[in-house]
Amino acid sequence: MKLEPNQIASHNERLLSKHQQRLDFATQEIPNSKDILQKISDFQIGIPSWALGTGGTRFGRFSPGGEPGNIEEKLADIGLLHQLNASSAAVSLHIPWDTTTNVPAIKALAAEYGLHFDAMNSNTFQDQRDQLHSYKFGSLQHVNKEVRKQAIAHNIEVIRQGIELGSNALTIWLADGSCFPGQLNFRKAFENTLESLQEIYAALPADWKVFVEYKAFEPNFYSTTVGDWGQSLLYANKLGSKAFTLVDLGHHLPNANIEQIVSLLLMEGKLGGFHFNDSKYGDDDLTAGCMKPYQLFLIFNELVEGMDQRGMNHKNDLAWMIDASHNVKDPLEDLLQSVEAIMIAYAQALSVDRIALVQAQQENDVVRCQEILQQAFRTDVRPLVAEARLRAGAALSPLALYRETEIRKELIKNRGNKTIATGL
Ligand code: LRH
Ligand code: MN
Ligand code: MN
Repeated sequence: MKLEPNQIASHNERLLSKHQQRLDFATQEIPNSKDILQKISDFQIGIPSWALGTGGTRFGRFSPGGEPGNIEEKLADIGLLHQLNASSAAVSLHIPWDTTTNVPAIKALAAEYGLHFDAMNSNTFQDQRDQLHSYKFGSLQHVNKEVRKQAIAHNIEVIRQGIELGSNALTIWLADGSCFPGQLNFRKAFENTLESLQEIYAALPADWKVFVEYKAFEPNFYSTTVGDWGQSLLYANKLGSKAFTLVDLGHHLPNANIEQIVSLLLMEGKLGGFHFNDSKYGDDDLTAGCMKPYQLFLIFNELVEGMDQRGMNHKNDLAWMIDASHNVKDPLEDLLQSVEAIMIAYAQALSVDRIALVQAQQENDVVRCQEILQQAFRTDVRPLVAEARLRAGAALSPLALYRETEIRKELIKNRGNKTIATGL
């Protein structure tokens, strides 16, 4: 399903005069609004193929209907998101949830929607059909070399598929760890994992990166072999210059200072990318910015400061991806909300008066430091984000247009009511 250009145009026309008023006000309020507009226009956020269906929980799953049943339909859904917001130009695939048999056709289809392939994700946390060895007790860490070999081979196969698709990064998230004290020798598990990662690393093309994603707990509840940013950084450092840490916002213990982690990883040149989401408890995978928008802003504040310090390109030097999926919303609406929240936090961070902040920090003027940050956080940048969309030919209000055009109804009509999308 595709929107007709006139559907977007007439939607925008209706909202235009109100938008113009808001925009005029915002540009008066924000001194560097022109620069912000350019940067948010360039910024693109990868959509995970597994978030297009309802994730469910282990207690149940409720289909919204019309979910994509194959990669072609997933690309169509992401193409639609990109038409609506002009900020979702990348797709992150999960293998083998996504099967890519006819690669040239898939590549061509993605290009038709203006999409490219972001980091590829491997999966050694579930047993696959026809697989010889089980991952019940881990994959890259496994005590049995044969199991490790099988998991390594899977990752190399994912790289191969990624090369064909034009991706240039592999994200490895491992469920490896232990559920009970004594089950695992921590050091051996680390060493086995490192050795396995080294074999995968050796198969990376010269222009590829590997992201080592950490997570504190789940599915293992005693230890996780890549459990935090320290462990991930250890692996990344030992592997080499193509290896980086990937931060998934939901993967920390409660109250972790993620913005500080981001700042230090950037300092070390070892931050590779993000999985954006939000959470109240653990790896809840809720809509970005729905619980702790100030934290999201503070993270972007460090990102902007750190990337500028290192002369990094905001658009390309880190991999920006969403990783959210849940039970009660229309997944496409949820993704529109996540992208919007990310763009807002980014725009707010770009509006921070950095010179004033540096000076206030230098003078230990704590109150002023806080005022400067909160001034940026409390300024309404939404008109700038909307203007960036308008200029790109997308919708002033993507969510409103999605609802006006009754897209979900149409998807249900085409794909059916009781659908299952591959993924969690
Ligand atoms: C693990 C995780 C990881 C997986 C995805 C499905 O919790 O964040 O990124 O690949 O979820
Ligand atoms: Mn993740
Ligand atoms: Mn997760």
